[in-house]
Amino acid sequence: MTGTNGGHYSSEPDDFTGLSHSNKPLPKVDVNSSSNGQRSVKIWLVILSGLLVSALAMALLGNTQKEVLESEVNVSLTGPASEDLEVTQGAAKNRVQEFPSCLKKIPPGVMEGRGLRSPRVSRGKAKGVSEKTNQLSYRRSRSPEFEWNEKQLAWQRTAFHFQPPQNWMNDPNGPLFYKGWYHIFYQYNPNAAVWGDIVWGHAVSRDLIKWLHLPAAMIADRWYDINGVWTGSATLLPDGQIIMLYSGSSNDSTQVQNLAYPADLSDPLLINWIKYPGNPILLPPPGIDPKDFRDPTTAWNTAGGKWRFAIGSKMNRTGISLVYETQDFKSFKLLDGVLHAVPATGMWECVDFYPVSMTEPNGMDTSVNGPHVKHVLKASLDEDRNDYYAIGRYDEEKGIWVPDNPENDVGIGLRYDYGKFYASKTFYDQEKRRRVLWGWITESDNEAADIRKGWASLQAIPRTVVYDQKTGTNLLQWPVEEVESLRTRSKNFINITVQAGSFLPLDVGSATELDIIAEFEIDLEALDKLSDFDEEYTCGTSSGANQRGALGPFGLLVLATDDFSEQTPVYFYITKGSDGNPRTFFCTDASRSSIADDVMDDISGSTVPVLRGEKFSLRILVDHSIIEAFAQGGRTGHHYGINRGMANKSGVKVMMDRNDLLHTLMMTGSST
Ligand code: DQQ
Repeated sequence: MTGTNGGHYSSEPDDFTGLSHSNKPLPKVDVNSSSNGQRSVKIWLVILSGLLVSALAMALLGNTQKEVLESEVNVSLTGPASEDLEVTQGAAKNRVQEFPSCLKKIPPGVMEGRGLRSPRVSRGKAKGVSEKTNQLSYRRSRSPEFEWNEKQLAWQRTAFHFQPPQNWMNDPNGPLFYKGWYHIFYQYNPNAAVWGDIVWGHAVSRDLIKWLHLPAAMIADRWYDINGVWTGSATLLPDGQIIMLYSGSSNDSTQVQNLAYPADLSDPLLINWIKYPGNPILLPPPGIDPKDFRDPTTAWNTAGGKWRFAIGSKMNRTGISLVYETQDFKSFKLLDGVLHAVPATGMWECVDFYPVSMTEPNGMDTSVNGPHVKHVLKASLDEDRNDYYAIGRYDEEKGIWVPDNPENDVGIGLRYDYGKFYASKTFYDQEKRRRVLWGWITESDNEAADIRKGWASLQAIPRTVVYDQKTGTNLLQWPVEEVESLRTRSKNFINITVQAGSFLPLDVGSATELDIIAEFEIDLEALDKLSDFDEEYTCGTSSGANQRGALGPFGLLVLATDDFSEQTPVYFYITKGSDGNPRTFFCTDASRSSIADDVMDDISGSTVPVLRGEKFSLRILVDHSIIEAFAQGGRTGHHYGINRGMANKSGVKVMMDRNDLLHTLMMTGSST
């Protein structure tokens, strides 16, 4: 039969009603050459904002502060300038609604511990789960904590990213679409802004942007999850039932797998959940450490009619994904071998496994397989706390997944994101036929600041995920289209030329919610004549936006203060390998993101495929203190940089290297 998600299901599972109560189902713009005849880089830039729109300046990177400021007076503007800039206004506040307090099961957490210093003890590891405390507590244990004022802390909270009203949040859990509503569950501490006391928070949305917060879906009230209702995934069965598989940390901190289902399937909000009386359904198998067995995936249906799901683990330091099979979600069999294993990658948390179409633009139900399908395997590496994915083929008969390119295997190759993005999970949105990726954005400031502001972390803007049919080597991630509904005014930049060594303030107000789209075009000749050979360059090992090359850095400065004391460059940097081929990097430099010295200041990024004839394109979402950036249509990059610091900084500046090849910058655009 055909499943509700459009996937194939060769048989219907047995009646699930036996699991509990019989009446309770289970479960552009023409840009001419530069005025001075030199080679140019062209750019069109559209900035869209839900609040006031702001674009400030052009800037050279890597100059000293004095040089930058001096260069400001040398800026030249050509072509239609500010009179062509169009600003439309609107507001985008209060997108998050709170559920009426009378319906809350859990009293709101208190902002405990105001004035406390960050703990110097590990938070999480001791409980058998990934380190949850900001590493800054350990890396800079002697540096004084920055004295934030209330205004600064208030400014940091986001407007259009998903956050609970208060307290701690980590992994996204069991995302699904049901009866017109998107559901997000999440790891939540109802009592404080630090990890611990984990329950399942729950919220619903019609559009993945505006959320209604609901009571916790599951609390830690059974011996098998008393130490935490940990991460899990939803499976929609063809007959309409919903199965939620999740990990529990038991009374002796053994990691076990459990099952839950909605108490009332006629309730589109799925407010009440029933834990299966037969829980736990799985204990750690022999040979697996009781603290290394967690985070079941969405189940997929095989050609043989059985359901399978994967669970992350490790053996020694080899990360593995175990697979269980079931006909009825009552009895389960551990399959021989593993879905996949990669040595020296450590514990695999939050494994995700899903098909992508090689030919179609849409997403696929988790159960789909076939000749035109590839499978993505993702693991969240406990050892470095990054999400690594790889593309390959799933051999259902053998029960194994094989990467297309062993050099880009899980944990050693591609990451979804080169900023802070962890414990991610996809779901198939049967309504819009797309696969949507959720990911947890961790904090980069000190835990003491989290405690003071009363909340910690957020979810990245949900992203659609498809196979990149042009390259065949990577996924394309792009903010869900609903984000565009937040664009209540726009600003376009047309034929603005900035001389090398200068920057141009384009002051159109102030804004801390931005959706920026920019394209850069490099003279092909310049690219061909690039003579610098640099095999060693990486974003992370470079000196960031200060490091000059023949072609780069160029990009945008965002969240910049007027005096440049705070700025976050998001930029391209092109090198040439000894084989003569250019390599493009997409980097974020957070080293000057904040005046506070107790925040993370990484320079991060990756290479990004730029095919012959393609422009260099980027999109940046700015939401108060955070940035999400996507390069080449979401091919890679997609960095996140949390940007703590001054309140009300809102500058966007186009940045260029001083090299003659990039002497002139053209900005152009069109109304949206
Ligand atoms: N978070 C959960 C675990 C998972 C970890 C506990 C990943 O289930 O392995 O909060 O961040």
